[in-house]
Amino acid sequence: MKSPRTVLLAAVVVVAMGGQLALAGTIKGTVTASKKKLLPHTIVYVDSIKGDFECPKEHVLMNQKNSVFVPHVLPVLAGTTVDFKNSDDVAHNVFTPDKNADKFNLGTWPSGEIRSHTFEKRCDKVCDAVMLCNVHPEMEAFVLIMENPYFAVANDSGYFEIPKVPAGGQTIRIWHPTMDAEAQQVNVADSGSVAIEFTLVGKKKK
Ligand SMILES: [Cu+2]
Repeated sequence: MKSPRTVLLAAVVVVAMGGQLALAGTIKGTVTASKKKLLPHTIVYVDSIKGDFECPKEHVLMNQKNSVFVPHVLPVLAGTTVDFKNSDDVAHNVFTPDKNADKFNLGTWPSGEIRSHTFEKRCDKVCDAVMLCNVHPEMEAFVLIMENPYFAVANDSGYFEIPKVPAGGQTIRIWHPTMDAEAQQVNVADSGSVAIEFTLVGKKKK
């Protein structure tokens, strides 16, 4: 038989643990590289946070302007629909030969029109897919299908900020089309922020 005091203590612990779930901090920092123009193609993400993350209802835009995909790299939470918009006076196509994105081909369409694709996660770890245009072989972009919403894209200076990361030990990784960096372990406090830095180096050939 538990004493009333034990029961009370257990209740306090449960309440405290319930509150802890909401505790979260911000991970922020800087990515550096010898070539500065590489910085805004860096995605910083928290590895392996399990959870039931709701699919975003709002679509995310990838533009085609001056025969360039904008943005060049686009991380989305699995289940997100991306609208590909042709903002040029010439026809563009969007296709991917990547099985990570079901090798889709949306066809070719004229100026001002949008065609969409919903990205579901098809791989265990990093799920990247190249986006191409079969009218313009030089056009290339990347969509990264993420399993949790804790990610950010570095800005032109390499700065990034990932808010509301659950407190505790987390592994932070980067993804970049051509570069790599060592993963970092951080301890996210119950509030406030923790700072980290990444240095990009060329990807090792496999
Ligand atoms: Cu094109």
